[in-house]
Amino acid sequence: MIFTDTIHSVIGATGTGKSTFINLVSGAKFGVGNSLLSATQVVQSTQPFNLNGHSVVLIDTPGFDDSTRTDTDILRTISTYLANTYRENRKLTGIIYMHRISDPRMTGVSRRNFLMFRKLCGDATLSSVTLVTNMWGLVPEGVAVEREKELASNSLLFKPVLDGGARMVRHDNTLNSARRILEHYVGKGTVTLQIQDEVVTRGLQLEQTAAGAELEAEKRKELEEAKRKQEEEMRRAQEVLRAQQQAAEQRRQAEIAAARQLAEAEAERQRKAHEAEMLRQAEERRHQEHMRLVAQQQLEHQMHMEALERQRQQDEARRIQEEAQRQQAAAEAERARLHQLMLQARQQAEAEARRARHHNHGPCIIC
Ligand SMILES: Nc1nc2c(ncn2[C@@H]2O[C@H](COP(=O)(O)OP(=O)(O)OP(=O)(O)O)[C@@H](O)[C@H]2O)c(=O)[nH]1
Ligand SMILES: [Mg+2]
Repeated sequence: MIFTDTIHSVIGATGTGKSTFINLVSGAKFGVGNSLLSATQVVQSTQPFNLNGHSVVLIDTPGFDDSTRTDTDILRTISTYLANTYRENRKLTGIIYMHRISDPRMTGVSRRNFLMFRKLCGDATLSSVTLVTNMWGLVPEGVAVEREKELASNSLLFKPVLDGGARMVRHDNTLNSARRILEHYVGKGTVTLQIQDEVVTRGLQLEQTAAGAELEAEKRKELEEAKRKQEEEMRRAQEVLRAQQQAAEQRRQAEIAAARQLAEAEAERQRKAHEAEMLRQAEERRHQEHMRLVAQQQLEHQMHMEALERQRQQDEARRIQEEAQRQQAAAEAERARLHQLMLQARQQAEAEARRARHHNHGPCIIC
C-alpha cells in the first residue's frame, strides 16, 4: 500500500490480507479472497477517507503469484498505475508491505513479491516503507516472535529494508491497529518510487526498470532452474532407464544363465540316463550271456549226464548180459558138470549094478 498526503499503496503477496486491511480502515468493499486464487486482479484505489482530520486514499495492488496472471503482466499493471498517479502529481506518502507471520518460510511467491516490492520502491524511499506482519493468531506466539526476529535480522529477508530506514509493525486485524499504522505517516512528506522515476522521469521501458530487470533476471533464473530441474529429471530418468536396462540385462543374463544351467542339467541328466541305459543294456546283455552260458552249461551237463546215464545203462546192460551169459555159462557148465556127474553116477551106478549083478552071479570073467 502506498500513500501521498492522501495516498498510500499496499503491496504484498497474494492472500496476505491487503484488501482486508484496506477495507477495514477505509470502509471500501474490495473483494477479499477465500479461495486459492488471487482475489485482486487490478490496481484499485479507495475513496478518500478521514484519518485524524487527514484525507487518505489507499491503493490496493494485486500480488505477484502463480495462480492467474504472469508476473510481467502484474508488474505492468502496477507500474502503469503508479506512473499515472505520478504523472497526475498524486504523490505517495507511504508504502505498506503486508507479510503473513504465519508463513513458515519466505520462499517462492513471498520472496518474489518482496524482491519486486524492493525494486518498485528503490532504496531512497525505504524510510516511507512499513513492513506489516499480520495473521499472528494463526501460529503460536513464540513461533511468530521467532519468525519476526528472523525476518528483521536476516540479510536475505527484511534486514536490508529495515537498515534502509523502513519500520516493521504488527497488525492484529483490528481497526485501531490499521489506523495506528497509517497515523505514522500523517504529516510526512511524499516520496517518488523508483519505478515512477524510471518510467515517468527517465522514460524507461518496463523491461529497463529495476523491477523489470529483476523480473527478467528472476524469469531467467526460474528458466535456468526449470532447465536445470528438467535436465536433472532427464538425467534421473536416464539413470532410471539405464538402471532399468541394466536390471533387465542382468535379468536377461540371469535367465540365459539359468536356461543354460537348465539345458546343461538336462543334457547331463540325459547323458547320465543314456549312460545308465547303456549300462543297463550292457548288464542285461551280460546277464543274458550269462544265462545263455548257464543254460548251455546246463544243457551240456544234462547231455553229459544223459550220456553218462546211457553209458551206465549200456554198461549195466552189458554187465547184466555178461552176468547172464556168465550165469548161463555157469549154469550150462553146472548142468554139464551135473550131467557129467549124472553120467558118471549113472555109469558108476550101472557099473555098480553090473558089479553087483556080476558078484551075484559069481566072479566075472571080465573084471
Ligand atoms: N486471520 C487473519 N486472516 C486474515 C487477515 N487478513 C486477511 N485475512 C484473510 O486472508 C484471506 C485473504 O485476504 P485478502 O484481503 O483477500 O488478501 P489479499 O492480499 O488482498 O489477496 P489478493 O487480492 O489475492 O492479492 C481472506 O480469507 C481474509 O479473510 C488477518 O489479519 N488475520
Ligand atoms: Mg486483494
